[in-house]
Amino acid sequence: MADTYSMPDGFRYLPGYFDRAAQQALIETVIEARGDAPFWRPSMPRTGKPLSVMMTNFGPLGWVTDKAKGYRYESFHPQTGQPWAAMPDALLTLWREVSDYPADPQACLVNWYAADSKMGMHIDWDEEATDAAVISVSLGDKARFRLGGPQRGGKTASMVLSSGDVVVLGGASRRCYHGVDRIYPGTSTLLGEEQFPGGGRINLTLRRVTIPA
Ligand code: MD3
Ligand code: FE
Repeated sequence: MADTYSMPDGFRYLPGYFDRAAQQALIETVIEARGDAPFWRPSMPRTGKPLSVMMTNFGPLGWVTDKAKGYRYESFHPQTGQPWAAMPDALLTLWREVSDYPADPQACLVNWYAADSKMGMHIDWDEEATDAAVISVSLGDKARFRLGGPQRGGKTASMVLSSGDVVVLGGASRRCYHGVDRIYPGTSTLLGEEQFPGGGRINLTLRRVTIPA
């Protein structure tokens, strides 16, 4: 068929990579990280429009955005001025197992989606190490993830990601448009109401930012 979407080279889907106990342990590390690095709501460059997801980061660098300075990596939380929490060992191990990259990740962006959060189609451009894959871990409610090509407005395919799934965006897929159409609220019990009011979904994305020496 001439105009069906083909999965870009370097895309890998590893369903159920983390079992329930490992998912719970990852959520515990997110809860602990919130002391010095609480979730905050970032805003878009120039317009200052708030994103629909809340964010924090693990690791020496964290992805941030605000009206004045736009998209970038920073060493400190924008509100507390404290360093981000350390990269959890389980995520370092994941990276070493699946990234096929000679250096460790420097940032793990933590996105918290509420029942009505979405993420528009975009390409991640803020890393210098474009030869390193981005590795995504889904936790909590299911989400419909959409992957396109290198140009906006091209053909896309969607897939439902469930808690514990890992996606590896390497090779050509690293420079493809992608986004999250919707969350399926109430499809997981992983995020407890006490720590995550309204539940939702947490997505962890591991990134190498600078080119290793
Ligand atoms: C494809 N996050 O944080 S993860 C992001 O589910 C982001 O929170 C989505 O896009 C989420 O930037 C999607 C999967 C993902 C992450 C990075 C990619 C897919 C990607 C980079 C290039 C291509
Ligand atoms: Fe992205």
